[in-house]
Amino acid sequence: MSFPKEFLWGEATAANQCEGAYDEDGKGLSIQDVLPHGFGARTEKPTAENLKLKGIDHYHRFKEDIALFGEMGFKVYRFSIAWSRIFPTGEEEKPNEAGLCFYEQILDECEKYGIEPLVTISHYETPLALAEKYNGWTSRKMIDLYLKYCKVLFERFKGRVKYWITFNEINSILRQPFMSGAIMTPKEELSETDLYQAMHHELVASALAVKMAHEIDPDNQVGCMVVGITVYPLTPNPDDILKVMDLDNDLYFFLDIQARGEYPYYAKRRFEEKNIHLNITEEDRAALKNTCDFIAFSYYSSNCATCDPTLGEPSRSNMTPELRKNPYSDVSEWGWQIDPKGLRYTLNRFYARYQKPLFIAENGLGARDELIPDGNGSFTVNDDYRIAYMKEHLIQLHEAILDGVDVMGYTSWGCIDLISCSTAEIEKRYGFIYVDLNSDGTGTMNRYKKKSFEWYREVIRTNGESIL
Ligand code: BGP
Repeated sequence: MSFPKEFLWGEATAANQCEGAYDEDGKGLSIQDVLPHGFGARTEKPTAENLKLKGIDHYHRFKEDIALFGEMGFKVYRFSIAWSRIFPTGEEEKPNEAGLCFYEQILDECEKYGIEPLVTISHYETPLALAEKYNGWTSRKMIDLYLKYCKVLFERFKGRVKYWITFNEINSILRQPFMSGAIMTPKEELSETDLYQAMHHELVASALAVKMAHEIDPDNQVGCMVVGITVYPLTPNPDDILKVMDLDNDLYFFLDIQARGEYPYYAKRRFEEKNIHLNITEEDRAALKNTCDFIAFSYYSSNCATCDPTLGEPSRSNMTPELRKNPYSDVSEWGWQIDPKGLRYTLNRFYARYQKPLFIAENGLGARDELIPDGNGSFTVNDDYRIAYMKEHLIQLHEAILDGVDVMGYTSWGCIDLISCSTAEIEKRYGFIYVDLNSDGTGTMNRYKKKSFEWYREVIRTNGESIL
């Protein structure tokens, strides 16, 4: 097994799931501060008591954490910048210097270990004030505010950050309008027109950010990112095939616009049938021509779909009700179906359609871990299940490369345990590094290397040869 020489091996985190320090050094509140239980239920007011606000104290322990990433030999570290550390309410005239300094220190540490940063500009952490004042991305005003924030990042980190992702999983706005689009209107009351208008604003903002990044530094490479939703028809019934075509188009919709620079041919009928009327200006259309340099996506699982409600077992996936379990797939403890070959399939179908470099920005297994003595006076976790999951996915990633797909890199999700996005738990652990934190907030926050730590270190050191 050999991977391209420059292959970017690494790992991904998000500020709101690991930093903690939600109000330190001038940080404003973000929408995550009213999602103490994950994306399921929003609270009226932020409560400082919940775990989400604590993260894993990366804000104070980033040196120790990045040293461990360095020890594992990461080539790349994907992290997000908390918008509300830079612009606490999103509308200040000047950025918060302390916030910028924090990320400068992160970059210092990355440089120390020769790790290339990959920065997600917005990872489900829009300043809360913008949600409250503008109803988030339903307002066109958000485009300017986002670009103001981008300008600060591109200028301040010029020459230090080359790889950027404009929005984490931009297509999740259709399912999670608050977490992804900072839209306060409850989903049941939100009109399709407002939802798609918000999507449109994000897409225009993303395209203009690509343009700006290139103008400020031609070396910048800016990716779009989607949830790599992969769905198979449950049966060969043509209705199921068409159902999957529809679900695929929900995803392609975002990639077609960001990678090809215009609304796809099927948009017109969709909008007409749903009675959606968007305000898309000529300027917007011109802006969308600024396509992304690479396509990043998260991939954890796949699902089946059928039009026949009597068939199959419902999948526990949180996506759409038509989804069914695949009888050929295992499931994680959280009901996510495990399908390594689906990764090869997804890489191939994206590449066939866009011929842009691809980046696997998230992949991994969320599982309960048991901390046990390691025999040398410390602790460890025998996470063979995690190693097995990753090994199978990396084999399929390698197959896709053999197929001819141009894959730039792979950042597994949450190399250090962090707070889950969907359920705000710490028990759903993805890391190679265990964090001693319990769901009731107790724990020392000490870091311990799991068995997978050494395994992944070897994978990187041998550029994939040790996988088999
Ligand atoms: C993605 C998010 C991440 C991450 C991951 C795993 O959708 O971009 O932030 O958390 O899913 O999900 P969870 O944490 O819910 O297991």
